[in-house]
Amino acid sequence: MPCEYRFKAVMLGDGAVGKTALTTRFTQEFFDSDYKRTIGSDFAIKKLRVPELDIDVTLQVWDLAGQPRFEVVRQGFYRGARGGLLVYDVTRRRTFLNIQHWKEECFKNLERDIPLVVVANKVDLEDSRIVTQEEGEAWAEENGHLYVESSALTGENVEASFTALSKIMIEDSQSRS
Ligand code: G3D
Ligand code: MG
Repeated sequence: MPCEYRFKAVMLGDGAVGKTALTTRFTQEFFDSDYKRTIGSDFAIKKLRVPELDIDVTLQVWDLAGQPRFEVVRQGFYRGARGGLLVYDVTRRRTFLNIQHWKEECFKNLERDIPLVVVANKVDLEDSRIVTQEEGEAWAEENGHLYVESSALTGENVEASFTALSKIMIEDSQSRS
């Protein structure tokens, strides 16, 4: 019997780390440097295949502009989320330190913990890189998350981030049914 998976996934991380660029790259497959507008509390939809599991997934990717003033907006953003990408910018250490807060806020707004993938974005900016791969990997491992290095500019590992997340969302969903 064919089994269809549909998941809501949330983009988490500080401003300007590349959440909208990654979402746009993934859902529309192009990178527009003039793309300043954020989808707000709206979402984009994209189908993908998880080859290892031979399963198709429809992802609803929710992207939020900054920190909304109203708690109720954030509750709506998190409601029903089954997984998320914890994104930081490898050229700004504070964005890396803040992923802990994003994780806490996410779990605080949900009934249970959900799978998260740590995404070290902007790895194309090698010369201004501050946060090393080792640091990122260590934090992800300590916290039980997968770690991916990406660039929304070159497209490196953009699809791979969402595919990795989809795989663990499926496994999470199967483990509780
Ligand atoms: P946000 O949604 O997390 O706030 P955005 O972040 O997606 O709006 O991205 C913030 C800025 O970083 C944008 O620059 C965007 O083009 C740039 N950016 C995003 N991802 C990458 C990347 O992987 N590499 C590089 N070099 N830049 C990236 P502007 O100048 O348009 O504000
Ligand atoms: Mg944005």
